[in-house]
Amino acid sequence: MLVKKVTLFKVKIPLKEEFTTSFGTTRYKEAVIVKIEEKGGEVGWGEVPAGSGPWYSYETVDTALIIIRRFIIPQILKSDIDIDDYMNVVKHIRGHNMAKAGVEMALWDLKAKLQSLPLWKVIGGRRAKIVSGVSIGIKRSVNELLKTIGRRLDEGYQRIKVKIKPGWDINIVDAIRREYPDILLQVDANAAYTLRDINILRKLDDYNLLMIEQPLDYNDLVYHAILQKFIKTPICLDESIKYPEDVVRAYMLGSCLIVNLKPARVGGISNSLRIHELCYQLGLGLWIGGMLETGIGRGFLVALASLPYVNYPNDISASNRYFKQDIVEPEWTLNRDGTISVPNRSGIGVEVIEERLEKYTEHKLVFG
Ligand code: OSB
Ligand code: MG
Repeated sequence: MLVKKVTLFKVKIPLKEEFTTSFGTTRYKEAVIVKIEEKGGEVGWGEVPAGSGPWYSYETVDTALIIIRRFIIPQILKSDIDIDDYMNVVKHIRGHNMAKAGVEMALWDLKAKLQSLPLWKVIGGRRAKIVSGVSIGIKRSVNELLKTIGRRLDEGYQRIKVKIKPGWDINIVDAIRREYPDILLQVDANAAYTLRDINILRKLDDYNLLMIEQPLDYNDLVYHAILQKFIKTPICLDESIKYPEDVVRAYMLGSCLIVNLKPARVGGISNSLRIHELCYQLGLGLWIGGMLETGIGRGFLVALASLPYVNYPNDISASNRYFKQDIVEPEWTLNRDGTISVPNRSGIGVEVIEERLEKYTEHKLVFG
């Protein structure tokens, strides 16, 4: 693929509902949208779903813009590269996985389009529909949370994930289980606890949770391994898994039984495919997580969720769970059975509506 032109759009899109986690409240989806045009005129799209501040990880939309324009674009512009070449180029940049992933995803979209194939087929996906769950933020009251869960179940979501933090944990899980004893339920702490909270974390064992996601520090593997010895609920790691090698380390230490795979967090699709393979080989559970992506990033999540060894419901919800109007057509919709259909058009399978994209663009940079 000969890269002729790269355009970066820094976007800010209002969320339909604010989203609160243990690290803060998000009211706007911020992202860097990457557009790559190749010599023949074909276009590929990617997304860096970093936030406005370094809360989930150290990356932000602004750090991603700097890394991409100063250290990635000069290495790929006007050159003829495939995905493997790209991975070799960015190998020398330490960290900044989301920035690397945004550009890599655009190259994958391009690669699939040049073959006139849907991306999911190019990467080895097998299913026509992926199982959709929904991630629900911290609310102002338990009542508001229960009402939101009820609404999401009515819409058809097959699994509920709720955000927890100290003081918003046992009480809400207990209330949810009273109302919904049998739903598939899991919790996500976004690193809000320490081993000193072990008694609270042990109490969660009484509620038949599918898993507890990232209870301890965002870089930790060792303390999670200790915690897993004391609790029955499977630990799922999100923030702590940044590289394929981290999956091997986590397995060897016993830090988790399940992995939340987010392509942005691990540097893109190539690394995601390695993690998919590793989880299968090591017998770890696997599902695809999200970062409130626009319809562009969501296309990559859906493609990954169609892979054969994904074995838990995904945090991949419909466009209308996040936005009044998405920036792609068709928008991502939920089937009545709580699944999302895998598209048959080439690439990520949705068209970017550039007028909508421009409407939300705060800053645009063109190279080439
Ligand atoms: O921890 O999984 C997380 C959103 C932003 C940052 C971190 C997380 C999340 C979610 C939302 O839980 C998942 C989604 O619907 O995209
Ligand atoms: Mg998480």
